[in-house]
Amino acid sequence: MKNQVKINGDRLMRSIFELGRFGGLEGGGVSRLALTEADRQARDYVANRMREMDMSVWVDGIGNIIGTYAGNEDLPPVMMGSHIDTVAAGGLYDGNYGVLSGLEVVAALKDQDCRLRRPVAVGVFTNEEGVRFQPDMLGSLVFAGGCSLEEALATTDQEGLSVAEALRGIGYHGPEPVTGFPVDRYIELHIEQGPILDLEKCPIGVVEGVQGISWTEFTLTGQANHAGTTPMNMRHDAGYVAAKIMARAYELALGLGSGQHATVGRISEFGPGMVNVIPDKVVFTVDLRNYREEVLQEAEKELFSFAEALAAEHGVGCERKSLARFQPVVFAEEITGLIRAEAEAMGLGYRVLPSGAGHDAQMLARVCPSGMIFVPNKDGISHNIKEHAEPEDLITGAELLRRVVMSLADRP
Ligand code: HGY
Ligand code: MN
Ligand code: MN
Repeated sequence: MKNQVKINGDRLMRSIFELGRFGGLEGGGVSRLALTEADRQARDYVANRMREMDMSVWVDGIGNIIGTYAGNEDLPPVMMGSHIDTVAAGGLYDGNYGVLSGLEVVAALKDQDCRLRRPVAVGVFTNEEGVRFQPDMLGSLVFAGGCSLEEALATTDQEGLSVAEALRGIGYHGPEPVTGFPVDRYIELHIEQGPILDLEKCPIGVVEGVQGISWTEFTLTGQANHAGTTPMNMRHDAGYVAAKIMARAYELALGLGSGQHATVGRISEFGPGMVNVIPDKVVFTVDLRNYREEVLQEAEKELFSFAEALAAEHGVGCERKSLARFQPVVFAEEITGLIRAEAEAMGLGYRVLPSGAGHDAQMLARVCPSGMIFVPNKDGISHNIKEHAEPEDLITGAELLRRVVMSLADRP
């Protein structure tokens, strides 16, 4: 009976800890980079749970997994979903929570042998984190037609292994086409990964959109030389120029004010790396984000021209490679309005907020009306093994997801 359908909180929490075993770290947290053995094990776990609930399982050419629970009519499904790859030292909840809550909604429907008008699907998108392969949200970007399958498959990691080879290596180079899967609506449930809901003790975030993302890899090439004999005005010091650019990115964010973010997250080369040799090659990344596209462009322009001028002044080569560039996205009012209405019907406090993190929902928004629900996580800490969320908040979020999805799937 429809009105008997309810989330089973114990089952949801159990599944979170079960999935967390794959790539689980000694001191807690998860390391499950995309297309690794741990990712394969997690994929198998999720696909098996889908089959146990007699969902059809679809695996496409970029490894996206879509489980579908049939409806009474053969219509495009209402889809929930997220990702199960994590950063190298991540938490139990980022991405995993959205996928497992989607499966819990299906399990709750099955408990009551309930079928809705439309099918209900759960999407598991490849390489959302973008740590091993760039850009992030790669699987959902291909699914939404934003990048060709060929280009995505040819992307390589730092060891030169391609997405195609890694996918084949874990057996998830699926046979299904990567575009054209019809989705009626998309709802992603996720921890906020920021401090606002936790600080305000607010149980629900209604996400209005996602900020723009700009990832750039800088390669600076100078001249190795003796640390003691080379006069300061005769150096081509790639290390000095790199350090100034890194500091400039941070200062730029402070200067541009609220909403501008800048992060130097990875220095993948600092050569030749000897105490008494002037550095001749430095490779590092800069992550710039802003909710306002024009300010994000201003930040890029400012940083890139600063880097070029300083490098030229020091006779250092400066190359840039864009690793990811996505404009800000605003979610459909139809979806955010429904989430608000269902939260009110549950008597839940909520606040509307944008997402600082990137999500698959920003790609699904290219193909259908999409939206997101946030729940608080402790101190907003994420991309960190200390990531934590309270079961009560997680279960409340899943119950809200269930209500929103059932309402969409049964609408005339
Ligand atoms: O980078 C992001 O915001 C996401 O975690 N991929
Ligand atoms: Mn995520
Ligand atoms: Mn993440």
